[in-house]
Amino acid sequence: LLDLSWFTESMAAGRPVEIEPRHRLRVTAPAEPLEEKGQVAPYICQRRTPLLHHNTALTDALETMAEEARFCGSDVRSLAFSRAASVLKSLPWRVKRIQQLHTVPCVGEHSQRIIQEMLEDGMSAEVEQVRQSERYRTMKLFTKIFGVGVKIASQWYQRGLRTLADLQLHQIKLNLEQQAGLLHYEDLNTPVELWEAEAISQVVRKAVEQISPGATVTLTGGFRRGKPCGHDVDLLITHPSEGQEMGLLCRVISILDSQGFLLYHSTHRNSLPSLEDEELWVSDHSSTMDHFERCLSIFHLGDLAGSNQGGAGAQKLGASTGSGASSLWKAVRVDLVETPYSQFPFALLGWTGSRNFERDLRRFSKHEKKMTLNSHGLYHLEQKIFLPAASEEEIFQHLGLEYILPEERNA
Ligand code: DCT
Ligand code: MG
Repeated sequence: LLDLSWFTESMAAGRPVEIEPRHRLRVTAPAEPLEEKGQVAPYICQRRTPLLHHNTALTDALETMAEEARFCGSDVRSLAFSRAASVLKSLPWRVKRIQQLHTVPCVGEHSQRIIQEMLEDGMSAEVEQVRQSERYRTMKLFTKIFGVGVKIASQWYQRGLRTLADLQLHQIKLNLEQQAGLLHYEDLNTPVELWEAEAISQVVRKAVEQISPGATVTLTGGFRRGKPCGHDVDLLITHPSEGQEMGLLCRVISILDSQGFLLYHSTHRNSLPSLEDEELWVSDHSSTMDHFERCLSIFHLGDLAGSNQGGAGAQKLGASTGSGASSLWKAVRVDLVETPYSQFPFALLGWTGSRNFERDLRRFSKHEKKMTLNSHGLYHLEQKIFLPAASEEEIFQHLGLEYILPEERNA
């Protein structure tokens, strides 16, 4: 190891520094091999997309545009911006000139214009205009209520509503989910930290083991991709003996409820007719929905001072004026899903995300492999056979794709 203190001291004092040739290091700029034609794969599931990347300012801008398009009901436009953001996240180098993107797929004209503005001026007037617009801000405010989608938020906006208080003022009728969402608005929009997700997983695990020893609880979603925080906690429950998982979720919910952990819950029964049902594999919606027994809940995460090892989180939560009203508890969105063991690898893959990664995985399966992939299985549409898998790796193998680690699926 070289002692470089003389160097930093000289630099700090503004003294010229003469470095002896034997101490000189060759510093090379990272190569930019992906600029070559055809080097960036067209499907997200063929690329590795880390959580931390080199183009955050650009992807934030493009994601704002994607969100705005979604708020306008223009899903195609939204997808185009979202795909452009995804591809920039996968580049192992920082974009400095727009010409570098000429051979990169998925960056359409409008996205290029935004990127160019950002590169030239450090900001995009169009993006700033969106961020400041009353419609965008109001839509963001309303869609952050659990149970409120773009359609409802849009209706409220059309009616002239602008604030959460306006909902009461206009005597807007809310369903139970939305009432709970509004009641716990602040907590539910405070990021869930990893230790909180793990604490909740542990509570659920304890309840599961009480009913069915051997059953497992797996934390999926963004946390499985290595995110340090997220908007909710996604948990998969299964049992290694096929069939043993049946009815488990229902009983877990009843235990958690009796222990006072659930501020709100709504269970959706298993709606899977049979894996042999062709409709599940050929219909256009087959891939986007799953039919597992599922519970959407709002969890009461209590005794935070005691359960938070670090202590910092408790302080932050203590200051929260949300549902906990400066107390030491917090409302957290939790999704619980029950899956048969044979479908578990597919459910795990489907629930790990990201949404963009999943969408392209399904698109790749259908268009490149003539297969339907969903959270229940993989089906060859021409050979009319199921392709079973005991792990995520096997699913990638069936699809002829290189295995992508969960941490590399942050598209
Ligand atoms: N999912 C999907 N398609 C959807 C919705 C969800 O493929 N339309 C999958 C991918 C992610 C997973 O379900 C969980 O969904 P979210 O919790 O919304 O996503 P997340 O990545 O976990 O985000 P966050 O970290 O904010 O919770
Ligand atoms: Mg999640």
